[in-house]
Amino acid sequence: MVWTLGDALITFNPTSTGPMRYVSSFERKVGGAELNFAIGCARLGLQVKWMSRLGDDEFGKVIYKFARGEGIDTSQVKLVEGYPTSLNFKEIREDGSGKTFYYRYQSPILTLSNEDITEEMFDGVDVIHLSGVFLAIAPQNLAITMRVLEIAKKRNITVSFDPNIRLKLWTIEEAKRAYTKIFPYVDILLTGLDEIEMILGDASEKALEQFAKECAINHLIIKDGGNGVKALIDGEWYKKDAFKVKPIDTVGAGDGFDAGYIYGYLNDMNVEERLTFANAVGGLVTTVSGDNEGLPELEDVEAFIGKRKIVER
Ligand code: KDG
Repeated sequence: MVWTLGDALITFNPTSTGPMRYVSSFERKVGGAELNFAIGCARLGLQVKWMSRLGDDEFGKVIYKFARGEGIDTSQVKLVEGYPTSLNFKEIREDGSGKTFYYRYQSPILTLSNEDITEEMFDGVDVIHLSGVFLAIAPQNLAITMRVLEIAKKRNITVSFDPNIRLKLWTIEEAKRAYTKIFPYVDILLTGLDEIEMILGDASEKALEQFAKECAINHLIIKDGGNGVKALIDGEWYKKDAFKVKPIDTVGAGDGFDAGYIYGYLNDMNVEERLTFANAVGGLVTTVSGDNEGLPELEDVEAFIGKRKIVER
């Protein structure tokens, strides 16, 4: 089973491209890096549990029902009073890239505390996936994350981490301070190239090898969007081109890649297959509007990479 923890938001996707100040209609959707990841895992057929706190309001109920509908285990999600569910308005450019505007100052996830994390929660968990978004939301989330990591270490559970740097939520110095504490616990680091450059100040192969060795990170996966992925796995370098797709909305592609990678990891795919599979999931996410609507099911990925034929009519 895969376990993840994080905030979720109601995402407002613009119905037209261009500066948000000129956009007058939006579609109400659901987002949140860790929730996107959980949806990605569930659609691929993995068992996944997501821990979170949502507002006890209409939007909180939308997210809760959405997650349940995807088959995610929501037994560790609570709806709390007095904290409105967070919002995220998106701006999208013609090439699918864009900006986000958060309204998440009193996020319900602020009500989560160290006491909510118990050892028994991790019975049957094979992989814990954490992300920098949770850390960026509040300083106390570092202590919660450390508690999860200590349990993971004690129980020998694989830890996967995506820095997901959000400079609208904290500074790079704050982020680096937290990551430095976390990296030594990480087995699988799934990072953007721009992110690891910001964190280490040097993303040369030599610097990355040194970093992976120092932190004992066996899977250092460096995502570079449409340029593909580079990976340092057990001391060996691998490279894989991205699939050529026509992006509509790139938000969530990294979370999709992460879900694809973890699927491959848990299903004993070899490195080549795993990177191809993860690239396919990430690429497919960008072809649909919304943070997670493009996350594929297993048969969609297999058809996309040519492993399966789908009869369409
Ligand atoms: O990775 C996608 C997320 O960025 C998006 O769904 C919203 O969690 C979010 C964030 O903080 O940007």
